[in-house]
Amino acid sequence: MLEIKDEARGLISHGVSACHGCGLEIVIRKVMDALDDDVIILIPPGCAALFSGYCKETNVKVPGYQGNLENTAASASGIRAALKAKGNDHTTVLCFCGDGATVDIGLQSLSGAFERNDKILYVCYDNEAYMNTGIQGSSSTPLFAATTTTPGGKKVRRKDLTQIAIAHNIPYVATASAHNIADLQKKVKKAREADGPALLHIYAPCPTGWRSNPAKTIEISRLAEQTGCWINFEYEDGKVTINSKVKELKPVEEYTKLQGRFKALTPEQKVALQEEVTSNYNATMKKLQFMSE
Ligand SMILES: Cc1ncc(C[n+]2csc(CCOP(=O)(O)OP(=O)(O)O)c2C)c(N)n1
Ligand code: SF4
Repeated sequence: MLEIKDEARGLISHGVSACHGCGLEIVIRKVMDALDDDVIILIPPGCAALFSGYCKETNVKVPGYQGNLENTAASASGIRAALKAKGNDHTTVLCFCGDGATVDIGLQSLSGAFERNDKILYVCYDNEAYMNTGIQGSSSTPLFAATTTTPGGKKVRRKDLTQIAIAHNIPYVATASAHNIADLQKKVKKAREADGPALLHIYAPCPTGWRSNPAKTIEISRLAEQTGCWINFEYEDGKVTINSKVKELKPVEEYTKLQGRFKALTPEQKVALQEEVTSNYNATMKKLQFMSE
């Protein structure tokens, strides 16, 4: 009898073509591990689509669909409607999309699905740029990060995806990170049960695009939280729980010094970035605390 090794289990097979230390590979494996095989997955063009393959060569062991960057949420709504017409209300319709596919190109389609209250589980893995096509900046790229379209460092702030989602009054919105798998998987399970759309915004370091050491992916993910560059929280039916418990923020430089995309920062930019992160952290925490009362 063929022995199935533990590492060969799970809904994503081994041997994918992601780069070494890819945060998104960790995230997709762990998201899928938190589900069962009663899932239809939609992956738009991007790194996840490329390494997940297609037809007989796919490594995703559930039915999948790849549409366009613009319309993943709309396609998911269509699949949900078709399932409903067949009397199926149990299958999870999972969108697994990059930040470019979410905060830029697919945003109108996502907003429509939120407005209709369609029951879809939408995961945005955030590697903070359009990685698959050559590291172009997205509206999730952070201030001063260098990409191929922002070679001198991005001049403007990133969009706040979770606040955009919350403004649609959907039942479940949460952030999670590649370094905290227990928290991530707990949120995937809750999101799946939401009575309507659920958004999970997951921080996923990209050693290739961030010019970081692949061995430091988890350390960078943890530092993002410890420096206040990323905040983990959960919004359930109007109530917020803050999961990031940082007693005292570490200096942002501990995070940026591990990444080539921040290498050219001037001393003035380092000060400005620290101020921006601190003030954004304080303002976001205040907002979240207000929503948790
Ligand atoms: C409308 C449209 N514009 C551009 C492209 C080319 N394209 C394919 S994948 C991709 C990058 C997607 O970036 P993101 O969603 O952030 O995912 P990542 O590559 O970072 O995983 C782009 C721009 C496309 N497929 N459709
Ligand atoms: S470019 Fe980045 S996100 Fe894409 S596979 Fe490589 S490490 Fe992962």
